[in-house]
Amino acid sequence: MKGWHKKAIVYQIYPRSFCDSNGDGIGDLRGIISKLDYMQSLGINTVWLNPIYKSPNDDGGYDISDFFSIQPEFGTMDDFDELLAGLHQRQIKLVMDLVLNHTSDEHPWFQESRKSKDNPYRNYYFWRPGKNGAEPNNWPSFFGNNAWELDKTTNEYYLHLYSRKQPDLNWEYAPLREEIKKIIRFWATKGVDGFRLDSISTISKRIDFPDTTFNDFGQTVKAFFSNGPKLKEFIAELSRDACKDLVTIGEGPGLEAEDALLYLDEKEGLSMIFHFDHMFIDHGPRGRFDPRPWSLSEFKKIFYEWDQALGYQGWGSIFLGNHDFPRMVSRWGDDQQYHEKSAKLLITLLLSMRGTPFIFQGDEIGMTNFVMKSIGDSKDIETINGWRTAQGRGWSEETFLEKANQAGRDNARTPVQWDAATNSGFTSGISWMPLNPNFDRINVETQDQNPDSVLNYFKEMVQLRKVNSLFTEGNYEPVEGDENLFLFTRGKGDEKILVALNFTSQEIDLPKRVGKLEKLIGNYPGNSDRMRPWEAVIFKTLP
Ligand code: ISL
Ligand code: CA
Repeated sequence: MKGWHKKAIVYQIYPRSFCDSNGDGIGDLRGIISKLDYMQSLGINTVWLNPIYKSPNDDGGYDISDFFSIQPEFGTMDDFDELLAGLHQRQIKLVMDLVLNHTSDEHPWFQESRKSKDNPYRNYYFWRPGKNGAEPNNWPSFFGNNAWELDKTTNEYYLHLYSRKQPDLNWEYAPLREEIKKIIRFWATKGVDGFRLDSISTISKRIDFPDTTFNDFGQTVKAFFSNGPKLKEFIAELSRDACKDLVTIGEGPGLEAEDALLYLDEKEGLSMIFHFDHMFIDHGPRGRFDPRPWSLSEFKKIFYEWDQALGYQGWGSIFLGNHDFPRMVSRWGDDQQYHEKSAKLLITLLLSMRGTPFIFQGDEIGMTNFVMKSIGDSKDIETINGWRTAQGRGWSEETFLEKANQAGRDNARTPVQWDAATNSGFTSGISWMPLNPNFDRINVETQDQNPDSVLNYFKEMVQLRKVNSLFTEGNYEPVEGDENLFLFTRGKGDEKILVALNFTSQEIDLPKRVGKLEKLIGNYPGNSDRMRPWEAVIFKTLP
């Protein structure tokens, strides 16, 4: 059944770092099963699981070598079936992560495809001859270097927008599209409720492969990779033929608000999309390791513009972090002096905005960025390749490390901090990734016992959102005020709430015009005329 997604509150699980059941240091499905009651206690009603399919793990499982089996490190198909049943018993829906823009180079399709120019699988991927002894065009890949790789066997290049172990699939070729539908039907038959479709914005290529004219990577993605000529057609076909009763969440790097509407449709399109305008707000021309300053005014404007664009035709996905970005409290809050306050403030924003909220594992306890001591600590291909590129530009390790510690994906991927015991209760063995040393202070068990903790505030906000339909159905209006306050109302009929968030460690006055208010929830005790440092309050507005 479709339609449930508007009431969803989604908890995102990155399996490798969630909970390890067998002591090999790697999170797994039985680990997730052991935390089903925890998920239920949070009040969430949907889980999005990052990829769990068989994969050589070049890019955290986003390089799939078999869409029909489970990564052995994560468990078996029986474990999966048990997990799905356990979620459904608790009225929690499951959204799988599906990567359809590319496969692993170890996928049998690619193994065949590379064998000869007339192999029946040749057209499953993009193969082109070189141009004047070099790559077919100048496209850069997301992970550094050129997006074409020469394959010796046939002396042609294949396209890979991501790593060279992630060759791009050729959606122009109808037999490939039929294979993709089989994958979706296989999981749908098992009873999964929906899919998050990875990098769906890039599946339709400009097959004349024109050179990019931009130095800015983000602009290249927008103008050359995403929003391709047949994107609408491909999405419509997939939705019609395979996703009828499924909720689909398209991941849309490079999509502009106006484009998004083209792809959102109850029958012939996606249910929701993830856009990245706020997540790329501090990315310079060369991406995340090339930061630029950002302001709260810009940030607020992005939320407003997307809400306006999607209006009531589409539906948005609200998130402030995921497995690809730094921890939300370290990025948008203050993970030092105001750790608890600012973590609660961000939770308030997530759960009161119009659209479906997605919370990444660990953010419900305010997990923070992880400080790597050397690039050798990184487990992420984006950081490792980024360092290679940076070296080519003459950067020192110290300079690059500072950027990676601020912006890299490793930050989100340290194990979940369950308790203060050895390895934070994540594993009884040696963790695949170092733990954030602050697990002695920031962990689920400690916060569970403290009524004022971030965790308990998260649960309260979830309940508030669930009992009051204003949070899902109400309209969204920005309210003018101090530039460092994020102020907006949600309204439905005669009912209205005002959400007030102070994004600084200074006290700031609320604007005079807001009228009579009654506090519903907040991260400080009592009332104050001024917004205190990182204060978050939701008021009911009174006539
Ligand atoms: O983080 C980004 C750029 O630095 C994004 O553009 C990101 O690459 C994009 O959103 C696609 O991400 C997804 O597909 C990637 C995978 O590495 C990410 O983990 C996944 O979320 C390739 O499959
Ligand atoms: Ca394990």
